Amino acid sequence: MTPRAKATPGRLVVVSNRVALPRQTTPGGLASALQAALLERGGLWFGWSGKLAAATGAEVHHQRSGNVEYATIDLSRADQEGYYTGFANGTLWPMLHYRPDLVNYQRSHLDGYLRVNAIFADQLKRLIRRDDIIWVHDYHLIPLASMLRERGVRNRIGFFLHTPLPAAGLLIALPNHRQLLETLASCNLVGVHTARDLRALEDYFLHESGASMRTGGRMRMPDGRLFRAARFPISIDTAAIVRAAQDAESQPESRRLQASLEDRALIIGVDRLDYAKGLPQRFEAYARLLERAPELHRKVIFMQIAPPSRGAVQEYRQIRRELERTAGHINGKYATPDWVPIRYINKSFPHRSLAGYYRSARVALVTPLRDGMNLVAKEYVACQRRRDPGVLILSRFAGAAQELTEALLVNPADAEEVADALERALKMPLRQRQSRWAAMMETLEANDITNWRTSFLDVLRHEPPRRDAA
Ligand code: GDG
Repeated sequence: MTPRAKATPGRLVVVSNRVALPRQTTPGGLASALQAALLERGGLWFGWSGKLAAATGAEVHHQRSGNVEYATIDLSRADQEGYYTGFANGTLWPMLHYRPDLVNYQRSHLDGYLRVNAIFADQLKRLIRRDDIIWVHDYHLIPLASMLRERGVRNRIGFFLHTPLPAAGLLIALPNHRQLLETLASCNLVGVHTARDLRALEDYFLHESGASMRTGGRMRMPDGRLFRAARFPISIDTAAIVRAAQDAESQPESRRLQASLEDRALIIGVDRLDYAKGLPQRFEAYARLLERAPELHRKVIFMQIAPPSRGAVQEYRQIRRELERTAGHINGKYATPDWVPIRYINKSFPHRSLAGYYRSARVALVTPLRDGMNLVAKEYVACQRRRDPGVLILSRFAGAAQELTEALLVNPADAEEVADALERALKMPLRQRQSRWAAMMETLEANDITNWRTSFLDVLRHEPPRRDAA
């Protein structure tokens, strides 16, 4: 290892596409983790307000709560279309989730993406102090660090990618991939969820970009930029979720759900409505189960919660229609006057209700085709009763599968395999459920969300600052 640089005492600056403003609707686990990090030493959270205006970034809106400042900018309609809907969600998201067939690439969208990143850099530069450390999040903001460097910012910059990173062989299909991905070398630290993502990143830089691996684990670009890449598997606020699930038992929502089940086993799925989450394949696997196990009819209920997301992207509207059709078809075929096999719900619920629903479910079906991590899998495990835990069926292609190895791991595209796992889960003896659950719970207690953010920031704080502005 090279000697660690002296840690910086400065503020934390978080940059993400969207900002969780104070007093906004219940923030998710990630938002609370970032809030906690900001509160620790004081800080700034910068991003898009979610609103539209005549011009992008014409004005910066400021809010303060205690020692944390929030600064947001609006986007023009054209920039929302190019940067957010077009390039981030229409090009990068499918590519990063191994779906080149769904990539919709337009040069004008890339231009919008680069323009918005440049405006972020312009506005952010004015707000940064010398000792601040900067933590940039996700695929919307890949070139931001290099744009800050171009503007003379020498602060420590970390970047965390919340999606998977596919192998170099696939990444090179992205138009202008080098122009985009090599900007990451302007960070001091690039974080990904899993060993597989890290291998892909290193492989790309070592074999496509001509970087070399230095002793101490940093990569050196041909132009001299040095950066570290490492794995930081994100997690949940395990203790808080355990408490929420215990409290939820007495809540009316949970009681109503339980009463409606009438002793039938509940299989639960909770996912943003997104093609990466493997929902049509999941419905198909459940249909396969009903087809081959008539003895389970009227004994199981599959409840899929799928709040709509990114409705402006055509593929998202398409998948919504497809799922409505499939759910209707399965219910039409198998329902009886007193039993409907699928409860398909297109809306979101408060976290506290979800905790109660997870706890009521004998099985969780978490079968994304690809997922950076998948926090639902972890939340489900944390919500179980120690004495009578449910079973997690988890896609091998979710980052979480690399940690939660005691789940029933499946290939989500293989309906037979998923149906087998469902049968096995529904019949699993208590002892086996308990031992699998205990092992997974140990993992979640050892690595929770606090651990994730502190380990990333600790490594970043000890990286040497840039001497030049490259
Ligand atoms: C991205 C990456 C990575 C879901 N429905 C409701 C609701 N949720 C909450 C869940 C969970 C979160 O949203 C979803 O997180 P996931 O990790 O499952 O998936 P993405 O949204 O795709 O997140 C993913 C993550 O970033 C973090 O790095 O793990 O791979 O794709 O916390 O509980 N929350 C509320 N109502 C709902 O109906 N309140």
